Amino acid sequence: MIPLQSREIWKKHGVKKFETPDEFQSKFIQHVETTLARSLYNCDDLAAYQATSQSVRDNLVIDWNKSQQRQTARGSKRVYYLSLEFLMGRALDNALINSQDGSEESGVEKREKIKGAIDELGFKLEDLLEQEPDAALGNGGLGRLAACFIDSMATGDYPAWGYGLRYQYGIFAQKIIDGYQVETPDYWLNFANPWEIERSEIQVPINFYGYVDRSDNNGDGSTLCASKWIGGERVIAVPYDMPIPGFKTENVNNLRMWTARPTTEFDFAKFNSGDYKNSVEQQQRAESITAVLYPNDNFQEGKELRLKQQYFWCAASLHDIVRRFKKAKHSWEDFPNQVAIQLNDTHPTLAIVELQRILVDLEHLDWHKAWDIVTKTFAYTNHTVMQEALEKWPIGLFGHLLPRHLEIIYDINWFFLKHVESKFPRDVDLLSRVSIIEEASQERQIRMAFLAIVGSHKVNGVAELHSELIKTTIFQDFVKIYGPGKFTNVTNGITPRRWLKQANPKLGELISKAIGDPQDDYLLNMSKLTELAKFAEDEDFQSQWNDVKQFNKQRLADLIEKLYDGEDVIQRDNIRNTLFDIQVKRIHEYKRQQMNIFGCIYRYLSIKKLLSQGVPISEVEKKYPRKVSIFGGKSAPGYYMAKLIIKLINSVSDVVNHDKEINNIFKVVFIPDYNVSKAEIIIPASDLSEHISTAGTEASGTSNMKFVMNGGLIIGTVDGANVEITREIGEDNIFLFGNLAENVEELRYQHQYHGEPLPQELEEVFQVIEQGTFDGDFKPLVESIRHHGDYYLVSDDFKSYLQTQSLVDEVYHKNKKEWLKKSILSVANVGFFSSDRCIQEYADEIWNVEPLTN
Ligand code: NBY
Repeated sequence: MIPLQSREIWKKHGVKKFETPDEFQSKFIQHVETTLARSLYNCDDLAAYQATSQSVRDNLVIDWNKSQQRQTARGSKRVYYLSLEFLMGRALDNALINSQDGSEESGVEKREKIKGAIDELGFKLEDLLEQEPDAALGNGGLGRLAACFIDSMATGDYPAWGYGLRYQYGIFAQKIIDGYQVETPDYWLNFANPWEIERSEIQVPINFYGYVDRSDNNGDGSTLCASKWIGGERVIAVPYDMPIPGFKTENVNNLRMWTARPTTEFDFAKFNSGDYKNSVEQQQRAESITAVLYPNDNFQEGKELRLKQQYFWCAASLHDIVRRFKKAKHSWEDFPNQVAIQLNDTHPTLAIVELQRILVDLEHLDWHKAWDIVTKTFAYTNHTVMQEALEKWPIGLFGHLLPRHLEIIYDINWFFLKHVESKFPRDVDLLSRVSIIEEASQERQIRMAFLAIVGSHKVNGVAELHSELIKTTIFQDFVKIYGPGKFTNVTNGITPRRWLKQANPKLGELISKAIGDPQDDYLLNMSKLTELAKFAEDEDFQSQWNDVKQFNKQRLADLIEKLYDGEDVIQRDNIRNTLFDIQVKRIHEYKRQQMNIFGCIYRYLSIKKLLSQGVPISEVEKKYPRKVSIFGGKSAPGYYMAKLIIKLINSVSDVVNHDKEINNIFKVVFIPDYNVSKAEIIIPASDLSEHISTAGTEASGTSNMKFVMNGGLIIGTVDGANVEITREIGEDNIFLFGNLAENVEELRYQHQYHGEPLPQELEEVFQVIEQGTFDGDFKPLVESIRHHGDYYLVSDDFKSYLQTQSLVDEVYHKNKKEWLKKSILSVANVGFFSSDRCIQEYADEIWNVEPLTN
């Protein structure tokens, strides 16, 4: 404790935020000359980016400290969002936009002022922003959702922390070599990261392996009593904090990311036996725990290191949460009134078991009292119904790594099954169906989703259709056991600060002018966007709206030219009447990029056919107006089919783009290394985007929302959040096609037993593929549809997909006014998909927490 008289000195020197451009410049130079030890003479863009970030971060840290003190002083309930992935992207521009505190008198935004100040210092803000590597600590939708959610939690003044892992390497960087995906390491930490604060004073020991010692249980052999777990391997968890600023609020929340370090206790037993090298190696192994993000989306690999990551992260986070709780000296019954923990998928399910262990083994609470606290604390979000993505761990592997946790899971299961048995006596089938331990397979496995349900008070899906599906399929029995009230829906959302204001500043400007909102309050209250509806048919407004789109298309064309080494892939002169058709997301069979590329092949063949019949190109163009099909996305490194789809797209691109005869009326582009910062360029440039998953497979999708928010129209199936997007923006403003989820089972059955013939259009496409028109061997791709049951129902939806694409062509090229009207109306009604709305729903319905205002 610092003595009272000294505190006066502290107060006298209290740190101040920079407010004016002048003060910013002074901070900037200070950081260049001291923090970076550089000078006027050797400050490049990278150093200027670092100095800018350090200066902005100083402001954030001051608010961060105040926010944390305020949250502690008020004793408010905190939310902890546990996610193994946070796909943050870049931080600087977001921090600048969010530093707008609403008190700007001049009407000139803070970001603009700093931009001017940077100009005066001899740099361009745009160039500095480009220096920042993406924080790509996630795979796709699930990780980006976590990033949008912490932005909205900070903005909504919720006392909330994110907990994750600080991977040394995020998702791999994708290179395309000869049309194939090649993975290279993501060196995002090569230069100092100004957005993180190392907290090396906090060191949490984490144990693995070992055995359970019950010798001091007074001969009571029950696993329910406090037991001592003697770990066999120990590592240290050290946190790095990332300040998360809210928009137009001084609230700054915390994202705490753990990193693994070796212990400083040296293994003297090994050392003394002369095994120095081995004992050093074992120490080095510690760091491997947080070395790399597993690059699978919607697929669980079942590797021991992954389970180690999960436990390391859950144990460190729980230790931190419990320590903070204990400091406030509440009684244990109060824990669920102080703490809400949200599980982003089943990846953090071990946190349930770890809290039960802490309460029973370390705090000596009675089992049932402890379990009551646990279940009131946790809630679980499900993101998939696909079997291959549902986590299961073989008990052998699990029990070896976490022997005490396995015992606790057995006991949780025992009490759960007893409860089921009492409710549904003698239903042995039910018991085996819902058991947390699956007995059917060769080796017994722990079903993590079932454990998460049993250990939580609420379970939610991420879009209406998906939340209904989990109740009638994978979790059906649990609805019977717990009643429908435990299951709920929170439809996903996205943060409009990044996905509108930051990614599309021109559209943001047009909107705020049109609806008379110079302070950008619509970014907090998206229902204000409905004001746009009255301009939907206003020709002057439509033309301004169109100009913004053209600007964004130009910006994307520049990026593509850069990525294609200066090749003018998208003809500059024709951008205005070229339809940009975009599908960017992880490559997965269920997302059906293969259907899109088959459609591209079909279009190409149709154009060629007309030309060969002697139809002049100007006539052909009337039927097949100018279009560029743009793809982007990563495949899991071990996912053979997805990699083949990438190769096919690149091979088709090669043929189509170099065919002089078609005179550039059609192009196919694959953008390598799709990530958050590329998405910010790509999404605002779309005329049309594709969300064409097999009905019932895409839990929600979130890029669909991003595209709509940027004035792009959608072609999509009746799946995930497309359903609610349609409801919000109106069915006239979306191009839906294809079979419905309710028919999928029947269609799959027919494929299996009757071998349906392929539609003629798909047959033609397969024939040219099989003739070797495109470089590569695509047999497995064709066979999976022709002979192996077409699990994703490409053949069933192909015709209606093509028909709907023709309709798109027609509206875009023959009725541009109609198109613009649809686009404006879509943005006017997209407000529901703000992640601020999601967070409010979670706070009210699941967490029972209130925003904390000044
Ligand atoms: O979560 C996605 C869903 O596919 C998408 O429909 C939804 O909008 C989004 C947000 O709710 N799921 C997803 O991205 N999942 C993963 O990335 C993922 C990663 C790893 C594992 C499983 C799923 N794993 O088991 O290792």
